[in-house]
Amino acid sequence: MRLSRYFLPVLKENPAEAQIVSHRLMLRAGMIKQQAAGIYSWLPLGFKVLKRIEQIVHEEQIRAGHIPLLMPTLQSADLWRESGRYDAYGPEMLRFKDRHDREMLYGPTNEEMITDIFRAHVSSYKELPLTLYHVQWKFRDEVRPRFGVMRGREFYMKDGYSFDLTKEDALHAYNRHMVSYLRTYERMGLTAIPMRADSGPIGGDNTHEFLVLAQTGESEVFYDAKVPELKLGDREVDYDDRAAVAAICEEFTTLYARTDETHDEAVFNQIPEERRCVGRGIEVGQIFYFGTKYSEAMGATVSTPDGTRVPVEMGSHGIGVSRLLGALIEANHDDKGIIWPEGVTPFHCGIVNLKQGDAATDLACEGLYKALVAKGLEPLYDDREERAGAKFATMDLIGLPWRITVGPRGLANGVVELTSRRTGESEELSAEIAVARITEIYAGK
Ligand code: 5CA
Repeated sequence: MRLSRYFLPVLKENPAEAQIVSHRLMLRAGMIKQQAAGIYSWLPLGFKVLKRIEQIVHEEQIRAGHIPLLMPTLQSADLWRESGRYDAYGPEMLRFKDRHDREMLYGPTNEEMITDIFRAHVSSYKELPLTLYHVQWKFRDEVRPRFGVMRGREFYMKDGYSFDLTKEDALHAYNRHMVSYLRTYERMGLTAIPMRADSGPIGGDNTHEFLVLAQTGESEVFYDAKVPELKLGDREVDYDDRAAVAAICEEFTTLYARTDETHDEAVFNQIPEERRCVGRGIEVGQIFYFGTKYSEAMGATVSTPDGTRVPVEMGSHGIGVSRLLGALIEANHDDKGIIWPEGVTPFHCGIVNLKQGDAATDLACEGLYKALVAKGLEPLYDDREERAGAKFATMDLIGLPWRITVGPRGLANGVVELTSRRTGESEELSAEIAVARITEIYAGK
């Protein structure tokens, strides 16, 4: 993409309404525009990152054997009356009537709808296990939408629903989700800690939240200092191997890590004092096992091998896709702007032309641009007639992990400059080697 032809409405001033850094930087970098309280347009740069996050979520869900579909945002009230949640949900649910006076709602979550799909099409244990998921907009009429996309009213969520014959199978589905989530967050360059939590309106008593440590997080968290050091790394995971999946979950959930909802001071105090950490976290996902709460109420049963019928065992599993943008920025920024991890960056690198209009410099930039595109990469070429300082400031603000700077002086010596946004370190090298370096960095990402 050439910046002169892109739509990147960056703001020079700090927007007064933004209280936390991720909200401020998303507005300043031209990623989002507020349309009403807690409701945003996703401008091209924000939309690009949102789609990259969504893509990683899909890849890891499909790897775990889960199947994507798409359910609507609007739902009928009748479905929610069947589970008893139409009255129980409260004012967070946006309710309205259509022209025929039928009661409708904008879905805050989809347990009822997926159970309806299941009961219409599945009747035998032979069709299990089954996990269906989608990535779709949700609406919750939060009392206090705030912090930009972090606590929105309209937000983008991955929600997955597992169906199994037995509790044991359902707990394997729960574990499979936990491991797939750990992989998902790690690929984005985030450390998200599974913490035992409270289930709220979804129900059930087996639930973990995934929290990214950040000063600005809404939840207070208590954890053993060793927990954030745990990593999946390059481990191959066989999602059908129950024991292996359970062992990973055990590894990540044995040490103390809880939110204020489930915190137990006495247990916490058994950790050696120097390892006791109290901090704040952003909840970027939650998994629930709730058994037959919905299947029983809505008549979703399956036949068993001995010919009887039982309500299907269920769980639901969510990732806050739009909230992740905020969490990623809270965890990756400095005073100049965003620093995208390579796994989610909107463009792979920036190209800054220090002397736009100079024939040799323009030609070198075009050559670099084409060479990167030929490698399957997406560079953002700042080809505007602007001062170098302004170009650097824009690149720093929008946070591309790598920048190639091209100027007449370097070109005279046959070099361009490759700069890391994270460390600020620069290196002079030939354009060919710069392209090879960037290609290598993104290989497999
Ligand atoms: N049905 C279940 C799981 S599929 C469910 O709705 N879970 S949830 O309520 O925990 O939401 C899943 C994730 O969505 C949360 O972990 C959080 O990351 C994100 N989320 C929830 N509310 C908001 C909100 N108001 N704004 C942005 N993200 C949100």
